[in-house]
Amino acid sequence: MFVAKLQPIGKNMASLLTITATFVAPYIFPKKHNSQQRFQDETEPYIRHKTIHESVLEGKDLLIVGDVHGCCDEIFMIQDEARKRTKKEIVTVFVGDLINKGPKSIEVLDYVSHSTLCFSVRGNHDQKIVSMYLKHIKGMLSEDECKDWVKLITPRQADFLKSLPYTLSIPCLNIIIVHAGLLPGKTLKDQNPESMLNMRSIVYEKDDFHGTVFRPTSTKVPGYTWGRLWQGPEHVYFGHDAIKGLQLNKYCTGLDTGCVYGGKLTGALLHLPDIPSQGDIENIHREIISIKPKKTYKDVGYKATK
Ligand SMILES: [Mn+2]
Repeated sequence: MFVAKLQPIGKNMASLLTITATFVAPYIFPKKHNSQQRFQDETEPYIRHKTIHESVLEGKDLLIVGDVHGCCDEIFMIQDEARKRTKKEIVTVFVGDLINKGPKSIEVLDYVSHSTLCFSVRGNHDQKIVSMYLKHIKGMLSEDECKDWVKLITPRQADFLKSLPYTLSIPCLNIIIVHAGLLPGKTLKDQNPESMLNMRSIVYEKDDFHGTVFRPTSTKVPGYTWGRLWQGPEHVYFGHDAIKGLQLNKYCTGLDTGCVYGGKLTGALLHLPDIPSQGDIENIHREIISIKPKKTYKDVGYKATK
């Protein structure tokens, strides 16, 4: 009897809690916007996905450059190469992995962080180094555990690294720049940071609850090269895959041709209409340009062949 009498109250309580959770809680505990939220890990970017506004590109051409890895002289060499092909000022966008492995990482940070005509996304090495720097300044690493050049990073340069977003979008050109890759079928907001920094391929797996699902993987072993599965509509420029070298697909272009390994530094030079949104962006003239590095800075036994 007692239980039977309480049951409706219990049900009402449950409904009340549901209503409270659904309609009231969001006002008390507002959810932060996914793409803008501050993360628990202090290496995370404050803004995950940034946009380059059309006004930045007006009257200029665009050079998107592959993985630099501390090869600072080669940045200037490829910009010079681009300047031979256009009289306009050039906006340079890097696909990440600006630093580490090569000889002049500090110089790269200094240049890119000060230039108002340079932009970059975050690569896995940029992420790794900012993490090392933060541990170093907190005294969490022994002398040997922190690379010597990382000890020279200034607080401003560290802030620059921390500010690097996972993606840069250029809506007026329908372009997205990311370091490693994007999972087809997901919005930018739903992309996994780990994948954006590290993926190379996609493997298909069967699972009892979802059927066939695809999973990004960073390994160099079989799987589908992610870029072959990317169907747009945006054109994605990326790096990170020096072994595959230059990847030219309808909706994406891979630009890592292993500069630091003695391959090449490659860029895509886009000759833009003066006001990009008013021009014919479907038929933008694009040149793939590359320069040989001054030397092989890191010999890993392979070079990009393309
Ligand atoms: Mn990389």
